[in-house]
Amino acid sequence: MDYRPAEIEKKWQEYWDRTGLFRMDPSDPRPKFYCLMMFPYPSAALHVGHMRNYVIGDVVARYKMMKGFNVLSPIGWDAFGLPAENAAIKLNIHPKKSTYRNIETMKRQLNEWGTGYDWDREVTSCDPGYYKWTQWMFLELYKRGLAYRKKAEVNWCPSCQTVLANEQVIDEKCERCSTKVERKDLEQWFFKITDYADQLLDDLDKLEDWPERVKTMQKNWIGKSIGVEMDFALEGDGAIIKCFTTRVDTLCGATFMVMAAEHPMVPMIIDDVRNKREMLDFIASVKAESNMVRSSEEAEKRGIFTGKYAVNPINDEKVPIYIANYVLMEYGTGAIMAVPAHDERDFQFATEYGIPVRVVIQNEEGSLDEKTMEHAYEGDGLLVNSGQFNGLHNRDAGMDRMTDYLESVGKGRRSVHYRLRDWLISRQRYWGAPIPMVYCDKCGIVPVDEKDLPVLLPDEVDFRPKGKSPLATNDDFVKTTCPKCGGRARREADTMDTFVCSSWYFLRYLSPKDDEKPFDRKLVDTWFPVNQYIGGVEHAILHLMYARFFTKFLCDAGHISFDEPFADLFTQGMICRTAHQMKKTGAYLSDKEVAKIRATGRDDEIENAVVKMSKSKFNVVVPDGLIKKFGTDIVRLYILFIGPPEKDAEWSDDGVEGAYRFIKRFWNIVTKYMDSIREFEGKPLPEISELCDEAREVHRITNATIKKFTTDIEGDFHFNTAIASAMELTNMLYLEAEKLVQQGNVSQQILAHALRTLTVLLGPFVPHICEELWQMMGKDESLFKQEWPSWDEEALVVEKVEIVVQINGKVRAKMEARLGASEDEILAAAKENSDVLRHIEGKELVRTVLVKDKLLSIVVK
Ligand code: ANZ
Ligand code: ZN
Repeated sequence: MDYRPAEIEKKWQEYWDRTGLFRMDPSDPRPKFYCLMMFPYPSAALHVGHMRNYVIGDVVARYKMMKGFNVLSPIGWDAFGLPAENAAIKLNIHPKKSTYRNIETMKRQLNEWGTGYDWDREVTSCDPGYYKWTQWMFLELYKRGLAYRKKAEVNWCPSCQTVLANEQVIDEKCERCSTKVERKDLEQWFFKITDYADQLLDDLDKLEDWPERVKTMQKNWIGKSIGVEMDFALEGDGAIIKCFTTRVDTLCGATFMVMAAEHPMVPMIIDDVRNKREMLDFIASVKAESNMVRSSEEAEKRGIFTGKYAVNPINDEKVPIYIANYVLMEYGTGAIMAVPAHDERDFQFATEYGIPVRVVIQNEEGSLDEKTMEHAYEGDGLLVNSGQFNGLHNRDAGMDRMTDYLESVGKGRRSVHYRLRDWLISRQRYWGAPIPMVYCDKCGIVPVDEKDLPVLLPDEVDFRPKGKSPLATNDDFVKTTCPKCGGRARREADTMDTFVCSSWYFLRYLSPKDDEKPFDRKLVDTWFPVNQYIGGVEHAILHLMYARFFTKFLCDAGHISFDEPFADLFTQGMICRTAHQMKKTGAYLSDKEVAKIRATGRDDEIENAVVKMSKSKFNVVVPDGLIKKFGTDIVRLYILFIGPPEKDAEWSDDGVEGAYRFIKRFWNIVTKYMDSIREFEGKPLPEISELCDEAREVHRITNATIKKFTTDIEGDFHFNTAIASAMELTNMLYLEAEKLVQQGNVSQQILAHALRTLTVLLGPFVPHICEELWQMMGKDESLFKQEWPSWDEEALVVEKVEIVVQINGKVRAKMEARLGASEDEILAAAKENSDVLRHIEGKELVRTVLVKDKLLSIVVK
């Protein structure tokens, strides 16, 4: 019987759809399992990188079904956003049209992959039925003071006359036209995520099943710093400049102060200086640098002396005030006390500008000396040069006593700062959910009434960039009446960041069509937290942070009763390709990448440079062609076998051929013994003691494979090693099958059991072929309604016996072997035994005889 994937796969996809295998029934009494995939952005077509993601999710969903859970596996579309809008501008297709067209393509792909979803629960974030509730979320946040408006900087391209998202700014230039990007202040909407900074940080500890590295990224993003805010007085004037430090213990070592170029007191401080022009130019040049460059360790530290001094609150010493690029206004207070002896950035700056260095923490050897230091000493020790605080340990006593002192004289206070900023959600873009706010000359800012939602996004809008939000150019949209006084008013013309849409979609899946409310409280309370969330690590910070924030806010607002959305998170690695492979398919490295590698002097590496798969690099593999050629199951198997799923992996078309060979072997052996499998169906297995040696060994490996599959899936999704064990079992069955059949019923039943088990275990991985074989075995219910097999511990036991090895009639060694081991197996082990080797090395092997489980006799000459 030939293996015909094209027929089989279509047939089973239709069957799963028709029978509703993935349709979740809320009244099903079995325990729930919510398996959530990050919903895709509907870009052109999915590539094998996406396929990895969705196939991993599918394996989990099918496995959990077989483990007896009521599985929810939904999917939807993160459909608003820039790429669709940019394509629209470039190709002149309406973003709605291209988005829905892409959704069709991707839906077809997902179906072809056999990845099962409850399509009745599909959500599309650009659908008014969905974004109505995104707008509702905005209003809820606004009601609670968590949405507010303030002026904020945007990236502005003077040539395109448009606001750019950060990711559209490359090296300070516009992505599209390479014009230098300017910054411009606009009134914009923010969500007050900073109110939740502590909760978002502290609750990370509850997320035991999240990858450590994701939690670390979130922790760093929140960036909580505990320190002291100190008052430095401007000399002469007395105006207070506040400085935030985490190292108050080094206060006596401050030899200068640095202010950010954007600090609001800077204009006052430099108002009367002689070289004001020079200073303004310097300030402008710093402002043009991006924060990322300014805060990097390596970047050159540039500064300028203001001619003014500040007074150190602990010892009344005068320190010069500088403006420098490495201090940012967005952090702390935007001004720092600089301690070159104990802070490396300050040290570099002081060295460059000839500013004195003063050690205030001595190391254990007492060897620190300003005159010989080449780097800042950032370690601990006893305080020196610190007046009344000398001799204290810097960390505990030093910090506490100095802070107490500053507080007692009213010149400092304990203070906490966060790196986390409020979330700017306004986008001066067309393809997003309109912000449901209205501006009235009489009443000011007024929220749209909940009953008037959704504020519909009009189709007829000229979305080409022209210096203001596209919606602002549409009078029908902008002109409205005030919800409060009924007078003339204007609508907000900005749209929401798409991350807002994706911050709550997982709640909507439980009642996707509900027109009365965003989600069904009873259902979400039972179905949350999500048991398994699966997606790309690129969302480790923003998306996951925003989704957690929304969940916490909804919980506080009394809409749900849980405050973390995702109990377990899995982030899969990327699929890459080498340049060599790309050449074969006509793809290539970008000039920039080639230059980077050349700079290392290793041209040969250009060939092998591993390049992440992405559309912009022309190196994506869209799986459609491979699926046509080999079938979905084979591509799925290859992708799952490519390596541990959390790691990056290298794509190889040859690997797909390997998967093909295995699947064929699997098909051939199961179909060959199909009659035996059917014959023994439902009959209890023989006792282990009844089994002859070969059957016992096959049975042992079968059970070991069940164990391997179960623990590999339950563990860290190590599907690749599970598949490897299935390959081993298959190889063994090829070797033993005929023997087992000839040995009679008991052994034949063990073979049948092994083949049937193999089919069940591979089910979640290659579901189509396994359903087909399952049906051929005489089943009329889906394989995925079948219970996942458990292994028999007793069958796993390897009984050991002692074997005596004789060489030319003399006993030369004793060794341990598995009960029932074959002559080949024991001879192989004997050849590794040094006592045996000594007597046979260099000689010709004439004959061997095995007395089973007792003695191996070897004759050599
Ligand atoms: C004096 C000092 C001495 C500092 C020392 C460090 C080491 P974290 O831990 O990341 O919160 N800082 C404060 N505000 C800054 C700003 N706006 N731009 C750049 N740097 C700023 O860092 C806190 C430390 O970063 C603060 O403590 C301050 O330098 C610097 F041996 O003050 B420290
Ligand atoms: Zn009004």
